[in-house]
Amino acid sequence: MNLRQLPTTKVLSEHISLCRLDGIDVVRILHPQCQAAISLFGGHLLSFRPKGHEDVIWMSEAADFSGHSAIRGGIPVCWPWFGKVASPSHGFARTSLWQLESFNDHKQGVTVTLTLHDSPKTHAIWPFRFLSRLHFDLGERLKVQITSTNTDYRPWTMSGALHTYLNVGDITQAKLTGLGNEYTDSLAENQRFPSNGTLMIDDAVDRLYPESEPSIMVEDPPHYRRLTVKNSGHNSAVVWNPWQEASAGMADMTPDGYITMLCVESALADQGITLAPGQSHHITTEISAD
Ligand code: TA6
Repeated sequence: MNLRQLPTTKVLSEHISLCRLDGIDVVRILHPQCQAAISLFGGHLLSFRPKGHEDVIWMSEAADFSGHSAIRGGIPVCWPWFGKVASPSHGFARTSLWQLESFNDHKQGVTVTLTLHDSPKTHAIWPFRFLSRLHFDLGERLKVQITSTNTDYRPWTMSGALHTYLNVGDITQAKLTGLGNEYTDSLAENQRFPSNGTLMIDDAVDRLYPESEPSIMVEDPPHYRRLTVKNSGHNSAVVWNPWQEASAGMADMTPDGYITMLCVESALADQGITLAPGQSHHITTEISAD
């Protein structure tokens, strides 16, 4: 994604501007430490390139930026649920319009905060009052945190995920470590299997690792780098790649798009968490390349 080519609609500070990409407004960061793009549609991080590296985040070459459907790639915000437990799949946050609340441009990088709160539109899907705040800390590394607060008078239950698509040079060469000693296989009726904590991928994979270590490492030999993913506030690391056949069936993926993508997600899956009125919960992911 060539961020410099996108037409500027508003300059916000020396390194932050608003620009337009098809049907969506994007917060663009062109900073000496990193380049990044965050779509207000979905509160969706589209790109993050720390100085001296290829993009850490994968984006489909066939992604839909019309602002009408979820964007394939980046970091979709799945909330207030994860998966297909209700409709729409992965919740409504990733197809909602978020508001730019604040930004800060400093020597080491930038921070950007977006908010989403309940509205008649969200009540039609999920009948609760809430405030969600997405905080992006972008510099040498990337940190994304979603803080969800129950502003209702009754408890509600949420699940969700920061559904990160990592950009790898070749999925068959990527090696994951730190995944923990068991996983649930979504492609095998959610059966549990033991794991030695490492994974190399040569077929479709869709797994939840509930015991992952604080840092998950992804060796990415073609890019001569190692990505480190640190998640918190989650209960599983989800690892997903649809592989050839399934991705060929997706309108927003090119036939070989699966070769360079690897989802390593910070997910609060299954039962999720119940928040009392006034209570908040954070889900975080932090990604660095070296
Ligand atoms: O996180 C993995 C997963 O839940 C998979 O099961 C897969 O369907 C994927 O997310 C993508 O979902 P989407 O709704 O974006 O097509």
